[in-house]
Formats: sequence, structure tokens, C-alpha cells
Amino acid sequence: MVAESARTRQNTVLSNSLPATAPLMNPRDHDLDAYWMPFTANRQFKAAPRMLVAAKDMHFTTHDGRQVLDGIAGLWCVNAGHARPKIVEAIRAQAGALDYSPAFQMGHPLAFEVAARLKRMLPGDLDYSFFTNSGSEAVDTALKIALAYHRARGEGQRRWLIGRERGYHGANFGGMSVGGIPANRKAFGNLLAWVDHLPQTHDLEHNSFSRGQPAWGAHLADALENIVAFHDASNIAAVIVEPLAGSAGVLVPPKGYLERLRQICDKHGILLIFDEVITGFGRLGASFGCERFGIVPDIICLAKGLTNGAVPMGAVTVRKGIYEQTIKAAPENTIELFHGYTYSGHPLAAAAALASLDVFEEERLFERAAELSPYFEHAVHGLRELPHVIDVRNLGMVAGIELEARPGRPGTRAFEVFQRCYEKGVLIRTTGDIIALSPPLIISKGQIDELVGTLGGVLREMGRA
Ligand code: PXG
Repeated sequence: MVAESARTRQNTVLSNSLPATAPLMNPRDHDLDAYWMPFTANRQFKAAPRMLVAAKDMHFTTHDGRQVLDGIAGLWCVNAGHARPKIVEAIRAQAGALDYSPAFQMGHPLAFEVAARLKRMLPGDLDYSFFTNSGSEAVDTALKIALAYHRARGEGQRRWLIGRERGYHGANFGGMSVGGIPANRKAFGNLLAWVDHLPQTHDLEHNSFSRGQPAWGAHLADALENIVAFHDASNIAAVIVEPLAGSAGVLVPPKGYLERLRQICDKHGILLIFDEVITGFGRLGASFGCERFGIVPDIICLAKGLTNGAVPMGAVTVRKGIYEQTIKAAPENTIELFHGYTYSGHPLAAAAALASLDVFEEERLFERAAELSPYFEHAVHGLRELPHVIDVRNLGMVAGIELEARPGRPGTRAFEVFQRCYEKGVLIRTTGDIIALSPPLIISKGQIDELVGTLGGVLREMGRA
């Protein structure tokens, strides 16, 4: 039903395509060879390029002038939709007023303002923000702060960092080391030492087709007690997890799991880091995942939605005690943390962040996400009976649809779904044989039908092959 109505609707959307706002181009007129594309099958892409030339609200314009519905908020970042005038204007004005200001030993007002805004938005005493340019840098910064904090309080032997299998914490050495996606680690043997991993939380046998948080699996957090017993609590600095794992294919935390991690960390003086690069800024129907789950981590990593994806920026926000302890351990008038980036708190990024936070607030987008999520949940679970679907999972405005892999050719089925959806005017994201949906929070119910209906149509069309 959903698929049929959406197919009709999609034809309407295509025939009523908005005019492209940028000149159309032919990728064949350009030399595509020199750009080494990230996390991309370069040869496959360059043989059949998918170029985007413009974007507005819920749609991209492709190089051949088609409108494509954005089902993934760019890469989980454009939470308020594309090219929002307030954000565009803020960036434009800032570029003309103060294009750059040195990040070390100098300041500019907007960076302080973003930190103050985050302090007001975040729960508990998550009060102090350090700025980076990406989620990967936010993660590495958070790990370094955890080590520096323990050292500042005289427990410098706390060096172990505990991540989780299937975790994604960016592509830099720290994040890759605590991360748990094998393909991301395989080629780079020189990982951080002193790292261990919790087991991952998703279990198809117990949890498939859960709506929202699965009932089974809180006990998986107890593995942290085993890790503590093995390395000794006195040697462990921090545990880092995504409250909901995005990149590995939308792994929703079992009920009670995060609460238990928090308790075990508290018991042993271990810092709990939430990597909310994806779950921050409304994705789960609350300002942040920590708010949604009612748990205050010691450190939170942010990026993506912070600037609505418009200018790169990340942030690490820490609890008051972490900042105060680290600051006071250093002698007066000396640098307290030897860490930072040329573009920390960049004026254009800070301007984009303030405007994005304004748009989120003015349009009540986090509440809107909460209001829309039952509709979204109902729509995605309608895919349950389609060929090769072995799981559907969701929370807030994010969903994962897991397909059975083709024997000996993992990932190819989902990638074909991605290609066919794109041809039909819908952008989805795949990781292995898992499809992720994570649309801008401005999506309408009709567009949810179009997104899920197009996906359902493709799954049906591909049938049992
Ligand atoms: N932490 C988490 C939880 C992330 O999801 C990063 C850190 C790194 O952020 P940067 O800004 O350095 O990329 C991420 C990034 C996908 C996908 O679809 C996910 C991310 C990035 C690109 C694609 O799986 N997450």
C-alpha cells in the first residue's frame, strides 16, 4: 500500500521538479581522476558519477537536473534542511565581517557565544566546550581530555580507553582505535595501545523488528565489569560509546543498557563519554541522546548538526569538574591543555552554529522530530514483509533496515537498493547490507511516505533475486 501510493506520488514529484538553482553539468566534461574520494568506491563512482549541484530544504538537485529527496540529512547532519536562509545569511555576513581570527591566545565573540548556548542546552553541569572541526577531532579531543584530567588529579596511570564493537568514532587514530568497525581498522595496524572493547549490543535473534529501544540486552553492559576486573579500575580512564550507534547500521541501545554503563562507570571513577555526533541536535526527538535517555555523560562529542552541516565544526563539552580540575592543576598563567586546532571555533563555523541553533529553536525542530517519530516508525516497520528484510529498527527520526546479504557478496544488495532509489529520486545511505534513513527534521508526512514508499518499491522490484 505504502509503496503503491508513494510511487504515484513520486512521479508527481519528479514531473513537478523545482527548477535547478545551479547550472547543470556533465561530469564527462570534467577530469574526475585527481580527487581521491573518502569512504567511496572510487573506480565505481568515477565510471558512473552521481554529482549534486544544488540543494534546498528537503531536496538535492543532481547534475542532470533531477530533484532527489534527502533521506539521510546529507550525512546525518543537515537537520534543519538545506540552504536555510538564516544560516546562509549568517555565514555570508560573517565572511565579510571577520573571516578568520587566531584560535590561540586570541578570541572572537561568537565562539564564546556558541559555548554559552551549548551550556544552556545541555543537561547537568556539561558546561565547558572545546571546539574542533569535525566529529573525528571531537573524539580524539575527548580522549585526550580524559587522559589529561586523570593526570591532573594525580591518577595518570588511568590510560585504558574502552570503546565498543561496531562503534564508529571517526577516522583519526584515537577514534579508529576505540571504534569497532573491522574494515575501518584493517589497513592501519598502528592503533592506539591501551584500548579494549565492550561487546556490541545488537542481536537479531532477540531484538529484530523492535520498535524503539529493544527490551533485551541491558545485561550486555555488565561486560564492563569484566573489563574492569581484567585491567583494574585504577587503570581505566574512560568508556566511549555512541548512545545509538549510527554508522554501523543503526543499533538502538537496549532498555536499561546505558543506565547500567553509567552506574558501572560511576562505581569505578571511570569517565563516560557519549559520542553524540549523530544523535545530537534533535535526531532522537530530544535535544541530545543524553536528554532522551535521561543520562548525563561526563563528556559529550558533537559535530554535524551543530552547524546544520553548513560549515565544519565539532565540539567537546565536559562537566564542570573536568574543566576545573584540569585548569587548576596547571600553574597560573600557563597553558592548561596543550591541544587545539588552527580552526577551533572558526568565525564562519560559529556563525553557522548560532544561526542553526536559532532555526532549531524557532521552528521547534526537536519537538517536531518527537512528534513525527511515531509516523516514521509506523512507515518503516511497514517494510517488514518485503523480500530479504531481516530487521527493521528505529528510534526518533532514524531507522535501520537490514537486508539478508547475498551469499559471498556482502553489501551488494543494499548498494543496488541505494542506486535504484537514487535513480528514482530518493537518497538513502547504506553500510554493508543495512540501509539507514535519517532525514532532515523538517520532513513532511507526505515526504516520509515518498521516502519509505520508494524504498519499499525498490525492494519489491528487486524481489527475491
Ligand atoms: N562519531 C560519530 C558517532 C560519527 O557518526 C564521527 C564521529 C566522525 O565525524 P567526522 O565529522 O569526522 O566525519 C561520526 C561520523 C555513515 C557516516 O553514513 C557516518 C559518519 C560520517 C560519514 C558517514 O555511516 N559519522
